[in-house]
Amino acid sequence: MFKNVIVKRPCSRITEGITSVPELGKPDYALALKQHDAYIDALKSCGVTVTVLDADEAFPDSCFVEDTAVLTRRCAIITNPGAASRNKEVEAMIPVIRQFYREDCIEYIQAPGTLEGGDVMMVGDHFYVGRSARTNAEGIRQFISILEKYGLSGSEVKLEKVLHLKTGVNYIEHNNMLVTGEFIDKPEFREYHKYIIPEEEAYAANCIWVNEHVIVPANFPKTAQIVRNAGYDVILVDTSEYRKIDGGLSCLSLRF
Ligand code: CIR
Repeated sequence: MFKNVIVKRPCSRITEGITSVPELGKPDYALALKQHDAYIDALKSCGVTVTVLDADEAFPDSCFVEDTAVLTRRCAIITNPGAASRNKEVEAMIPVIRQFYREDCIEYIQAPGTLEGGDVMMVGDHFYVGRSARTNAEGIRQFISILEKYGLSGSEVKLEKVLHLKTGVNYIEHNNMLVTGEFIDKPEFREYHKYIIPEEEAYAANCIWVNEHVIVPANFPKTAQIVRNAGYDVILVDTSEYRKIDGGLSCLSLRF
């Protein structure tokens, strides 16, 4: 069960966020704010306390707080984002994390190691880490050694096409995973029950489990039905403006 969620309001410079899909156009800021309101409401309806941080105009991608930290039940790990324009986002997060974790349980990924939280998928006490353009071998080495210090474990997953690990695979508890594309056949995930998200809805593989509810992006009807059929209460939230800069539901929050 999650008790807490941290989100950060999008800033007006969200239009300058990093994107691999410029053909989708620039995010509409007013609509992005409305969608963020709905995201917060959805989270609250799952019974968590939501801490809402103010927008930070210095960083166009700063609403994607997931990339700045990995919050486990035993420790908090502050990342070292591999995207240069995002690297200093962590500085504003540290004092926030200190409100929830004791100083001696806060750890840091350090250069030359890089790691972004979007590459980390928690399955109980095990953490899968994607080796991506943003998360390097040294970052993964540091991350796994921190986890082991706290009696947790981690393992590397090599990514081929996606931005982050959770772009294409998401754990929704009860041994269930939503998978798409390169993750359908990955041997690392052999032991899980996999729900395959069709190619045309690949974006919607990034859903989040929050206390027996699963938040699914709106307008991906096949995915919503798959998740409903799997027995979960589905909550739809439109993330169209975040999608334009490669952001999904998980990126927008830290859940712990
Ligand atoms: C970026 O490229 O960093 C942002 N435009 C999107 C970040 C998405 N975050 C995530 O998947 N955890």
